Amino acid sequence: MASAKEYTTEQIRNVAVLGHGGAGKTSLIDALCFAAGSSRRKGSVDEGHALTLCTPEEVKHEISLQCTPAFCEVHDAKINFLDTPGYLDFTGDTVAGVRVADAGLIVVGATAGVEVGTETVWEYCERRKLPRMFCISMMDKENANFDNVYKQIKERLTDKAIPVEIPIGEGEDFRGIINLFSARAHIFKPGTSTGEYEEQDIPEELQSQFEEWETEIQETLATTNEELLEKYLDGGRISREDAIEAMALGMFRGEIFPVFCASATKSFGMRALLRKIVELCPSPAETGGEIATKPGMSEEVAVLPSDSEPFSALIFKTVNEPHVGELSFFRIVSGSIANGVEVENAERGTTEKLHHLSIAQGKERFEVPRLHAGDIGVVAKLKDSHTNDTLSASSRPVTLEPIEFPSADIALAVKGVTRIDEDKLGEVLPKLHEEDPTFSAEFNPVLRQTIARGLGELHLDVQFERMKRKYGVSVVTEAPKIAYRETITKEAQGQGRFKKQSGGRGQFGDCKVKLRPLNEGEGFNFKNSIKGGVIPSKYVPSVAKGIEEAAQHGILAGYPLVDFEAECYDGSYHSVDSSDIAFKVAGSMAFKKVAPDCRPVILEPIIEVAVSTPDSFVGEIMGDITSRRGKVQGMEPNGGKTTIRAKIPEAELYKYAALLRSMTQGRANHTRVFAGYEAVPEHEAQKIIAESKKAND
Ligand SMILES: Nc1nc2c(ncn2[C@@H]2O[C@H](COP(=O)(O)OP(=O)(O)O)[C@@H](O)[C@H]2O)c(=O)[nH]1
Ligand SMILES: [Mg+2]
Repeated sequence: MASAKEYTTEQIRNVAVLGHGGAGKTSLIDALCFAAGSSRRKGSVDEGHALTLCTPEEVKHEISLQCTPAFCEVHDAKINFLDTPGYLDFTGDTVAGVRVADAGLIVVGATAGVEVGTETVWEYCERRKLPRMFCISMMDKENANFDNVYKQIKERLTDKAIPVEIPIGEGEDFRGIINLFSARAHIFKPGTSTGEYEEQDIPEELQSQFEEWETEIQETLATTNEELLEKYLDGGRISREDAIEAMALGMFRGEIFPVFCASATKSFGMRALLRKIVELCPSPAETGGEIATKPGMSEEVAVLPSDSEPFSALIFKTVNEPHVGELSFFRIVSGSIANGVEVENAERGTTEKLHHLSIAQGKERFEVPRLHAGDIGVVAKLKDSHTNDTLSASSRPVTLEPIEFPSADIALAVKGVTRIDEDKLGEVLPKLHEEDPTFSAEFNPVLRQTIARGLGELHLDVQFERMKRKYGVSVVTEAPKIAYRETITKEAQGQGRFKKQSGGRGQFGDCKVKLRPLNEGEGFNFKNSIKGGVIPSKYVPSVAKGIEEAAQHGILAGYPLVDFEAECYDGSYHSVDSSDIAFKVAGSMAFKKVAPDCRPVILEPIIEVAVSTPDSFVGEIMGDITSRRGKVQGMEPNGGKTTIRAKIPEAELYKYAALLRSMTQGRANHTRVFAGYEAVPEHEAQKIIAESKKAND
């Protein structure tokens, strides 16, 4: 039913729908679009169909894994909803949704209340100062409690939240809302699924409650500007019109966060919410535009949300569909665009033709002749443009501020189930990365494993499911090997002498070397102290080469031996039999002879971990860190939450995310940064040595 009608910048509202997984976002968007008449059927997440539940993986897991647009038309405006994943494992798409939206609709379940995912998305919005409103969803559910959830919002997110409607009845009894602006009750007509209601006087028994809430909102609005304050103090009631204007401004400035309530299942509260989104959320024209940079430079350019500006748009999502090819979803920041025109991808130095310019409604796409500044669209088959790239008019190439994707810290080793699968990995893994920048994979030649990285174990699992479905490639996963190293801790010296003088041409090389430790990160250094040509200078580099190559396989467990200096101070040669190769072998022999005397140790990678957790779990998490040979570096409490910083050996961090989640009911998360190498304790070293022996047997 979607029309290819054109919407001007002023008519558009871009709203990211955000919240914890299972809060009711996908159901709410479905119900809103149905109530607005923009979708054909009312969906159900539980039955595997909802407007923005698109991929088979989403249907299978019954959760949103991607940032998916859907639009509807209300009061001559077009709302672009961006459905986002609520689970931390898929938060890359959530960040993308926040980046391209002009407002956030935070969905909080009426029984579950504020959860860790709610706090996370709140944080994302804070970073971008995104105007926000709340919807307390699932008001029809048993034990729904509006007051309770409102209290949690105030305590855990912001004390600037304020209800503009309150429920009549809760749980099974939820049957209407009181609109605090119009001072009228809306009693819903059950069974209509388009959100129809009957307007009535406020029920007698709710009158005093209404007055309490109304006073609160009137006072809040009165303080937003002096004119209203005067009116209010003079005993006047702030009119609906004034209230909407003041609230929209307050929302825009981050001073007010209006709260609504609804039931998506019953389609209760849909119409009021649709109307308020249009009235309260800014259109792209009101946002003031963005600051971009000239491609490859730091020089700033203001890009304004107007059709008269040169075109610029940010690609926020890429999907590869078999039969369709690559689809690129973008948000226009400035200018307008017509189907089939050419634009530039200045960073990559390519020109792209915008084929099949469309708007997206979940899975479906509708071609449009033109899109205006601020709108969200999709095109097919760009040649070389990917998520986070800017497309712009050649008259003014720019680079828009990119999406700040979270870093992919969770690693798994993968290998193809069959030889054919294994061979295809190199081609298929980069495609998955193009679709989802928070996933990456590459072959690590030291570990001899393909290491895949993502935001969490579920994230990686879903990527592999997708890989199997789309490309027919199956993998098994295993723990990534640890990139151990070896080094020496004390100086020693000795000789390497290579002599082969039987049959054919002889070989002769002889060197004396000292090996001594260097500081971490200094690598390998070679010092030539040969005097009087006891080794001809043309052969000395071969000694160095022999040592360096031998050090690739350390003497304890075969890991590269690093951070040492080799000094060649003596030796001898033979005028006929000496050669480069003979001195290389002599260098290698000297290394193997001397290194064991230098008290070698095994080094392991250490990761600096920052765990963010509610205070109540701090004790347990610290205990666990200690049991993982971790060292706590510091703690920063911050309003009920604590960030614990610790250095933990990488070998102890396999599946740490899942463990943290189960230990804290999903309320703690962590980030990782590589922090260097440290010697492993003796008993761990013995285990590593034993394992390397086993592997080489
Ligand atoms: N009773 C009730 N259940 C709902 C409502 N909205 C969503 N649900 C259910 O809650 C679950 C999660 O909903 P979903 O929309 O997928 O949440 P999301 O993860 O935030 O997108 C599903 O089983 C929905 O059927 C509602 O208004 N009332
Ligand atoms: Mg969802």
